Amino acid sequence: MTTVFEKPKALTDAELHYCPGCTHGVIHRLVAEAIDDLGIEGKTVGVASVGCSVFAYNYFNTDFVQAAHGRAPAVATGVKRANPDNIVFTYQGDGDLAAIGTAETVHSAARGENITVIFVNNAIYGMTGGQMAPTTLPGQVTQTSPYGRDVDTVGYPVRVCEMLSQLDGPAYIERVAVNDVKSVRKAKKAIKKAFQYQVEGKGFSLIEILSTCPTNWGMEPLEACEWVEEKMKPYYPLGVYKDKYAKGDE
Ligand SMILES: Cc1ncc(C[n+]2csc(CCOP(=O)(O)OP(=O)(O)O)c2C)c(N)n1
Ligand code: SF4
Repeated sequence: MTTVFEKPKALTDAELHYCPGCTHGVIHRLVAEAIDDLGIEGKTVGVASVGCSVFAYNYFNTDFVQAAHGRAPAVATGVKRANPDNIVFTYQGDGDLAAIGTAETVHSAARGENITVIFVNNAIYGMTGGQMAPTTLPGQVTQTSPYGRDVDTVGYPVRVCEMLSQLDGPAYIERVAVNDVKSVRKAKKAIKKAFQYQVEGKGFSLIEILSTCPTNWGMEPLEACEWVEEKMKPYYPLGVYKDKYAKGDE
């Protein structure tokens, strides 16, 4: 019998703790596939953040460091500078990366650190029960915006790719999604390219992935995927925001 589909080698056999329909699991797989494809499992170091993906270190067959909330890019900077031959990536939610960790995100990008940031934007604080995040959409109902996000009172969402692409430091910034097969395929290409850039010493890469949180959005998994399509993608357009090494019309 021919095997046509396997678990990536860069994933352990640990059972994921994510809620049914949560796309954190899909993103884990895409990161692991990129590590497998590039043959870098033995020298990759992940930096886990604080959020629903706090146990990422259980799921990847690579070395891992656990960072304090928001500090993953600073920890990754240290790991990479001390061990430049390692391939270092962070895995962070929007609360971790765009709220408490804003400074670390902006300055690691500005310094052009040769690291890869995997940024999971699900427009809410998942782990802590669904509070408003910096990326919560205008009008979106959360535990702390029960009447919908009121931009006059709490301000507007932060578009991370647009913001960071204004800096000179980053090499590659792209926003992708994982709510349907076509999007997953594109996300896979982007994640692999970000790791490839680090292997080639090209500098800082950040891939933002629009992700679902059916539990805290109060939706069925399929409904959550449709919500990404209908609500998130118009506010957070997909695409390459910066590529210092783009060839042709990319
Ligand atoms: C210093 C500190 N402040 C606040 C918290 C509480 N906290 C834990 S995770 C989190 C945000 C999680 O949301 P996000 O980063 O978007 O990840 P998700 O869970 O949605 O994947 C917060 C505020 C904490 N653990 N430590
Ligand atoms: S709370 Fe949300 S982000 Fe966290 S595992 Fe459940 S669905 Fe995923």
